[in-house]
Amino acid sequence: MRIRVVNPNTTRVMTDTIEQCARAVTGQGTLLDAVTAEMGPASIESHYDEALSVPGILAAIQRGEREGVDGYVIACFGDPGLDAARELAGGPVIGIAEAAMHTASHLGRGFSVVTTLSRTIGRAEDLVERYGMRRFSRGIHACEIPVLALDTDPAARKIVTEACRDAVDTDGSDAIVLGCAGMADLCEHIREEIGVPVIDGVAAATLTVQSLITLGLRKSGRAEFAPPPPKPYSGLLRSFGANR
Ligand code: 2AL
Repeated sequence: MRIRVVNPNTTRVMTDTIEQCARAVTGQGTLLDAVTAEMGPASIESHYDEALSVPGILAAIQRGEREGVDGYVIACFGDPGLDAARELAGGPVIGIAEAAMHTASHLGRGFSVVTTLSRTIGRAEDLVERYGMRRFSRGIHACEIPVLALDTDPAARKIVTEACRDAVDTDGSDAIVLGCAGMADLCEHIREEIGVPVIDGVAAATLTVQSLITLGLRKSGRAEFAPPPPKPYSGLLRSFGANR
């Protein structure tokens, strides 16, 4: 099977980390690649960034469909463009927030989310509601490290680890959900340091997609998630129109 992980931001070094973390959990017989969005913001940490990341994600899904990809992961914790991506894809499309929260719900009574900047907390709250996770979510915390600094700030690993430790103590939670794809490579270290399950959504979503494909399950195209009706699009979005 072919799984494609889409990094919705345009920072290639982050795509490389994401690809490594996803490859580390796939089974034999799974061909996995990760692609960087061809257009959009360098990182996604505002509603504006998120909205403008969606065309790049949809272009990646369209290309994947032409290339015979069986399923996709959207590797940004805001799960941008998830519904639209599902309209375009024949196979499963899973967001990392969606997968991480569901995975955490299997491992204890409550989880804490640790995200990047506090301005992203609202979006994470919205996703908790959307995925029916209110019962499991004990708190959402920011470590105040911008997405790209996760890779460049030598103090990032320690700051995120301590934010996770504090979150578990403050919330009385059983598990940590990492709130950014750029934290994927910190997962094992934090798990060892704080001694509770720590869930990286990149790995969790990759295995969810792999499981769904193994089960022979595809996205339901019956109604809402059928391919969108073709129509002309204009301006910079022309290529997303009738002849996509
Ligand atoms: C993210 C993420 O996962 N990728 C990105 O660019 N921004 N999430 C976040 N909470 O900042």
